[in-house]
Amino acid sequence: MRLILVLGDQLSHDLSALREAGPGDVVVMAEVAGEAEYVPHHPKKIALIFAAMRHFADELRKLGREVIYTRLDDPDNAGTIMGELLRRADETGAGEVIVTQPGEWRVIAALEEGPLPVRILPDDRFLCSLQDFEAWAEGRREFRLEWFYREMRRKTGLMMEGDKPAGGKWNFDHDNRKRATHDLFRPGPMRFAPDAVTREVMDLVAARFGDSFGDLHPFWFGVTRGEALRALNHFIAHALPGFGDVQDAMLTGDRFLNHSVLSIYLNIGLLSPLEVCQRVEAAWKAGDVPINAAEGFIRQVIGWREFVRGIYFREGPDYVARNALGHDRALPAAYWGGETRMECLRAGVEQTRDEAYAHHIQRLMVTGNFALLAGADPGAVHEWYLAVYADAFEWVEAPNTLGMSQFADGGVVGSKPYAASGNYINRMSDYCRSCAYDVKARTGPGACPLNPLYWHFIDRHRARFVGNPRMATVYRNWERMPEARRTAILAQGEAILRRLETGEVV
Ligand code: FAD
Ligand code: DLZ
Ligand code: SF4
Repeated sequence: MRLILVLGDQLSHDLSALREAGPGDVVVMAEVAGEAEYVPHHPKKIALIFAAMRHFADELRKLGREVIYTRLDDPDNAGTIMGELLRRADETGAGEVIVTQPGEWRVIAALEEGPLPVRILPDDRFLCSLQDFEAWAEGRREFRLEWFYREMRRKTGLMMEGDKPAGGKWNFDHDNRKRATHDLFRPGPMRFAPDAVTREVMDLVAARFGDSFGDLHPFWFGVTRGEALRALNHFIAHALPGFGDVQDAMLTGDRFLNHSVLSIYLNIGLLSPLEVCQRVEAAWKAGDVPINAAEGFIRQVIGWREFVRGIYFREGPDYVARNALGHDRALPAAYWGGETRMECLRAGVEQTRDEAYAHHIQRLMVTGNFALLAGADPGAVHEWYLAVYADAFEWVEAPNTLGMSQFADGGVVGSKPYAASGNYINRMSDYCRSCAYDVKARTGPGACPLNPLYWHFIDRHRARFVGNPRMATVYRNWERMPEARRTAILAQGEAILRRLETGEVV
């Protein structure tokens, strides 16, 4: 007999490891401190994973599977996945472990290097196999999402008319850059009341991880496939129609806008990417949602989501240690809840603490941008993102953080860094209206810190970026400024970096 290991983000009934299981094989699931604590996970994230794991184990048992489930507070809990496998192999006499490929090199290494024979099966919940990604990447000088995405549209047939994209264009992003306005009828994601199983997990998490950054209450995530499907229906009916228009916007007090908040369900296996996209396509075909919304959403899922996974596995285990820009400063204390006068950062971190969620533009253009401009060590930035977001698993988090946001991979994920001054935030949000800083000022005590830090970043990385055609205008603008002005801006940037270093409030 064999042990079928199901990890906390593998809660799919059609998982390759479960398909492989035969009579007599035993499913092993384990809540372990090693996984919960290797970064200081947000309590909501741990509660989501443990509650969903417990519900999934119950479903498997109802389907007739034998499941050995270890709770975190089991006095004999070995504390690590490998420790639990060894214990269960000892108890059952199992000679082999079957597992679907984990989404993190660290976990793969632990399984491969352990004393038990482990067979790793491909994770075919993704639409692009790692072999197909290799074949696509082979021989390309650079990887660009747009080309990969077109292949994925052809491959899945989603929003295709023969071999042409529906609506005559592959990409309707041009229509997706509107500012958001307050809308009392914007419903936000579907919320679920915790049942007895989830409440028990919450008590455990409060007792063990209550001191970590992040609020456990209120806990409203769905924790079963049934709930995830209801969340999907709710998104399609209420938020999808406006998804495209305000995809890049940020708005004070509106934490979700028209975003789906489905990544938490997709990433732990409660929803499959294809079913989600097929439902979105069907809503568009039925005339319920505009083409820019449906295309924009599908691009994120079959494009970006699959693209970053391909890159994570192609680039290898050292990806998370990359630091192409040589940034080595500490992550500012504001990220862990310390005081800040920057309204955009305060709002982004506060909502992250409350919800274990921030939408893409907040992650990229607020917390990501400030960390980049402040020269923070990308390893520390990576740890923060992995810890604080409920949807964060390394295969998706690392390429987004180290690649897209921090340019630590030197341009594998994106061709230029997402660096921006306050002007961008002001254009896409209303944060600056209530900020202590003046977004228009570049120097002086009231100047938005992003302004001098932006030019400081541009200046200090001149050698790397000046030849990048996508940054040519930026360098022309910088070099056109009178020298005295440039000197003043750089001095202000230096002063802010020093204040961050000494822990002063910025
Ligand atoms: P929506 O805006 O509703 O988008 C729909 C779906 O598209 C998402 O559920 C997600 O599955 C997919 N998607 C959208 N953008 C991306 C992307 N860039 N990469 C992969 N999938 C994408 N996403 C994660 O799932 N986990 C992470 O740990 C994560 N870390 C990130 C870190 C940084 C620095 C940045 C800039 C982005 C990160 N993202 C991550 C991508 C993106 O921000 C989230 O997928 C998105 O905010 C999830 O919220 P949503 O479900 O409401 O997304
Ligand atoms: C993130 C996480 C946490 C917090 N806890 C567990 C756990 O107790 N047991 C488990 O099987 N998995 C957990 N996970 C997910 C893993 O740490 C890891 O990130 C993924 O399995 C990689 O795909
Ligand atoms: Fe953020 Fe600058 Fe705007 Fe303040 S003024 S909210 S710091 S961009």
